[in-house]
Amino acid sequence: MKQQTFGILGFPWDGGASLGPPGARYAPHAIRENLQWIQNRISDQKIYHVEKRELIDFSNRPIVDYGDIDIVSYSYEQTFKNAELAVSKMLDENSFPFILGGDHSFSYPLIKALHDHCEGNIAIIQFDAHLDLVDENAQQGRFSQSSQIRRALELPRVKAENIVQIGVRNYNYPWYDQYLKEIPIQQITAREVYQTPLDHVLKKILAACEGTEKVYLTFDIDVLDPAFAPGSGGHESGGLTPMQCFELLEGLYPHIDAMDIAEVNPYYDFKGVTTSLAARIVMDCASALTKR
Ligand SMILES: [Mn+2]
Repeated sequence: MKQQTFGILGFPWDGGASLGPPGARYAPHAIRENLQWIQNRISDQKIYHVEKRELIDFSNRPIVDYGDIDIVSYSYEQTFKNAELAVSKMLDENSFPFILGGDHSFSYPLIKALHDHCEGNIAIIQFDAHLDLVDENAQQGRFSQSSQIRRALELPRVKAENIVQIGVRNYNYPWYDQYLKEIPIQQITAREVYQTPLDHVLKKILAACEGTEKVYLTFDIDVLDPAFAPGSGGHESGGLTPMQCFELLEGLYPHIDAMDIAEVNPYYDFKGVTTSLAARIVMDCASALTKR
């Protein structure tokens, strides 16, 4: 069934940023502020999309702000429970959940909410420089910004072959060599995105989603090169360009059921460069969904 509204939900949380710098809790506010600059151009529920040369009409699918998740600073369990309930409510109300993070740990309860809201398998499309498949360790525990995809894999209807990671790069722990041979997670590295026509990349992403009932998209802002997105928690050079991301996302918006933006960190940003990029992505998704 068609989702009737485009719902924005803030998740001002950086309790899982155990190895990265804090500050992502300020992102929902900063992204909304930037979004306002774009939305000021909406008149009579319409806005002109310059690049598509067309009028976008939000009257069929208005943008609704659901406010922020209630944060319980001392308890990720309680906070994640609140997040699950908030997303579940949006799905009940037939609203498309677009969640503004937050450090990346926050995706787990959001994915779980979508998972528990349907009966079939769900796919996860992850734009990220990082793999976030750490099981647990002494410093970070089990629910940090490095583990949310590993936790999602433990959900009964999330299969490794329906997880696709785009833009992963640089170096990581030695155990990944063996782990990634054993587990059929799909990866399209940053280098492969540069070397492959984008429509082929898109086909590969969509192939990983085949046979699933719902698709969750998580967009870690650090998938972009730090030159384009300085306001993030974990910089890895050799990242994607904004246009590569916009193009790929545009091909995915018709297929997804919920989305988040993670790891935007206003403390590390420069003159709102990163938050304005995040706001643009929110707006692109809202615009694309008016067409479904
Ligand atoms: Mn990351």
